[in-house]
Amino acid sequence: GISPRAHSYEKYNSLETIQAWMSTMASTNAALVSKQVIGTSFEGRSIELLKIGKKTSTTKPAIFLDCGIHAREWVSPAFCQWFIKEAVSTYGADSQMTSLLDQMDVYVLPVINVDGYVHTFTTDRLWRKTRSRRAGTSCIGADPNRNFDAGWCTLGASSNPCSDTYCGSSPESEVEVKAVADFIRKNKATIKAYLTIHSYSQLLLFPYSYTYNLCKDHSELLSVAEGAASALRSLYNTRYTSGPGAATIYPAAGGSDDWAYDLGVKYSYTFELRDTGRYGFLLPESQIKPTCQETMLAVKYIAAHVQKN
Ligand code: ING
Ligand code: ZN
Repeated sequence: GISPRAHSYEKYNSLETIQAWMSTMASTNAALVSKQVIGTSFEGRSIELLKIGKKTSTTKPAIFLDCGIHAREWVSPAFCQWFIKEAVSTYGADSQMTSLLDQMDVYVLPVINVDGYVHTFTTDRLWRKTRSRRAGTSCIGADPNRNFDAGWCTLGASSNPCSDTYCGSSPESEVEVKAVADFIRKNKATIKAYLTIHSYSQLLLFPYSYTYNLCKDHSELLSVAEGAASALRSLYNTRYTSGPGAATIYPAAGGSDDWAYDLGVKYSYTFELRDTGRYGFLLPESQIKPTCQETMLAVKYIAAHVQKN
């Protein structure tokens, strides 16, 4: 067939380009990177992650980082690709990255909602949900960030399949959500942090979003978030607000960070990257690099805290 457009860290790459690049990254950095297929989407695409870390004989603690849960938030997959590049290219040179990857593994899943992401390239740039079909309606898809088993469909979610925040027919009804949840459950003993990347609004959120109650680790999660936000701001003066989801953005049940936290993953954060609405989901490609550079500082800040705790 026709070969996909060349991969670039400063462009919005198609799924085909991202997946070909992931295979290349794994095969050309075999001492540090391995690729794993964790599931298959509704339309039959593979859901792939890279495990990054120095290979050891013992199991290491890990951080799980995902991107592209919502199809239209294109800067999110761009960040996961940037993170992988930085990990591979600064290991052995940057002392923090070297120590992180010596002591821990990082699972990076660049695109969870693969069908939705493809749909935003081919048909509808502002599509958010999965592309699943169900009996009794012609409306397509469910909101994957309302489909996790955390206060499912009680608040800030819709039971109407035509809504953009449709919670699905049951928790984990979306196969993409089930694949991620199964992977995290299977590796629950080693996963110490769960980081999920969205756009836009410049927020660093943590549990809970399904209730206004504060989580038991509220003060620690808030202070780590504030440290991460000030690290991020140090580069280009981009201002982030930190806080629990319900009070900071809006109450919403079924989110991945709340689910991971209640499973026992203490350091559970949702990033909402640039901007605050000027371009919104249509963030220009010229902002990919600065957005990823500043976000790296926040992610590395959180990773350093996780590593020492
Ligand atoms: N925002 C998130 C959303 O899914 C969120 C906010 C975070 C909700 C955590 C629930 C839990 O609506 C975007 N932009 O998708
Ligand atoms: Zn989102």
